Amino acid sequence: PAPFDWKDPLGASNLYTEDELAIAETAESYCQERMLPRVLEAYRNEDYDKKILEEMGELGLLGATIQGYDCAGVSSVASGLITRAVERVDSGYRSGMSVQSSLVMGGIEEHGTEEQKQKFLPGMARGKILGCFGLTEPNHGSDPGSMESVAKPHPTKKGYYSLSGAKTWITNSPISDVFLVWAKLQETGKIRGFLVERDQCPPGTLETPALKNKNGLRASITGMIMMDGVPVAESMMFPEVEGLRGPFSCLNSARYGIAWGTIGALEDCIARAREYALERKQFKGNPIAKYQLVQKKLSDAVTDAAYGILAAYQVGRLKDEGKAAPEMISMIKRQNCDRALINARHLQEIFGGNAVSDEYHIGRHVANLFVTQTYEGQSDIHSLILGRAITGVQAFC
Ligand code: TGC
Ligand code: FAD
Repeated sequence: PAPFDWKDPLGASNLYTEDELAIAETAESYCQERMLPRVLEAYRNEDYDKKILEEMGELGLLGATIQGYDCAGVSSVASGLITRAVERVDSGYRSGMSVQSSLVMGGIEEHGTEEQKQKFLPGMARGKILGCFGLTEPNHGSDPGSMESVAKPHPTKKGYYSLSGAKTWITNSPISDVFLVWAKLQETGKIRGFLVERDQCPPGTLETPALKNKNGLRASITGMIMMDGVPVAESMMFPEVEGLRGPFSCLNSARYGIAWGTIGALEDCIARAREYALERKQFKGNPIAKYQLVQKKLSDAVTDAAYGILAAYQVGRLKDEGKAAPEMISMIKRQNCDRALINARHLQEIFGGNAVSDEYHIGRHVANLFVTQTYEGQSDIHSLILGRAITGVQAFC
């Protein structure tokens, strides 16, 4: 019989193309050699090194599925493998990348004018222009359709809108050059996407304070977008897409990435817990890996990681064939986030008191995975999206 590999229990690597394997190897080497050594200090000090996005840009990892505009044009599976490698180090680093690549570059690619694409995508692919995605508001998180941000005709500048409102919990906002902001057009009441450039905002119209003292995702930077009459040229509005379809189509790609990424974080927890269990001895010099309850925790985690990767792989292939329903993405986002979090919490127990020390990394993953379960649609919200698709009955209102 073929040997069993606990790192790839169901042989997923047999499904990837040569190109995908090479891309995964490039991403893995960069993440392990260049990112991992920085993560502890970054997490302790809540300090996001934005040079990371530039380094990723040099390797062609940003907006990687986009064709043209200096992007790599790789498959959705390859982009999933990149995301998994990054989140194996830290969900916060994956978060910074997801926002840049899937939410902002992906949004511009799908809905932007040719002028908007030429203006932003090449610089964003190199990590020279940083972006963020403003959907959530202080009073409207799971229900963004009720947002209060509004775009009115500008009172003095012809051909401009004036944007007002507040967005909160926005990854990358304090360091962003361009803001993809979703707001309701006053004339129609419909949600539209606007590209706001920091350097075009007159003083006092745009503030982006950081939200500090987070107890998860500390290696990423999060903030608000406070807009008070920000002038935006009509040419910086997405020309056609209106309603929630705009932001949700961007979220489809980002949620797909999270499904791969969270399994990367879980795989790191598995490798660290296995190594610890083999080294740590209790009761007559036995490694704790010998005890059945410890083995069960590892078996559960390895099984969920293997299933999670195969499901994400399948949706990735369907995505490239144009056959991925948004509900499939809700299913893998919910399942992989939930299973990664639950298993990471169980694996954390293997470390005993040492789990409390950040040098063992497991506590950081557990705190991060709570956030991944919450953003881009909290898991219960994805249950309701699936429930609606299964029953045909709407649960939200
Ligand atoms: P609903 O009636 O479901 O839909 C309204 C319109 O949107 C369309 N639509 C989609 N289109 C494309 N892809 C999808 N996944 C879509 N889902 C819905 C739908 O067809 C409809 O179009 P139209 O043309 O008929 O108007 O709207 P609802 O208000 O009932 O939605 C409810 C619900 C719960 C599904 C939705 O609001 C939801 O998903 N809430 C979760 C909010 C969320 O995910 N926020 C994410 C913020 S961004 C973020 O967290 C980034 S973190 C990044 C990081 O750091 O990694
Ligand atoms: P709420 O919507 O208030 O939900 C609270 C709880 O109530 C949840 O458990 C939810 O599931 C439950 N609930 C709500 N409605 C229902 C219902 N109908 N039925 C059952 N249960 C329900 N947003 C952005 O736009 N851009 C970003 O870049 C971004 N980055 C983020 C980074 C971080 C670190 C965090 C923490 C959040 C980020 N978010 C971002 C916001 C994120 O998307 C929201 O926090 C998330 O959508 C949940 O919204 P909320 O926090 O307002 O919770």
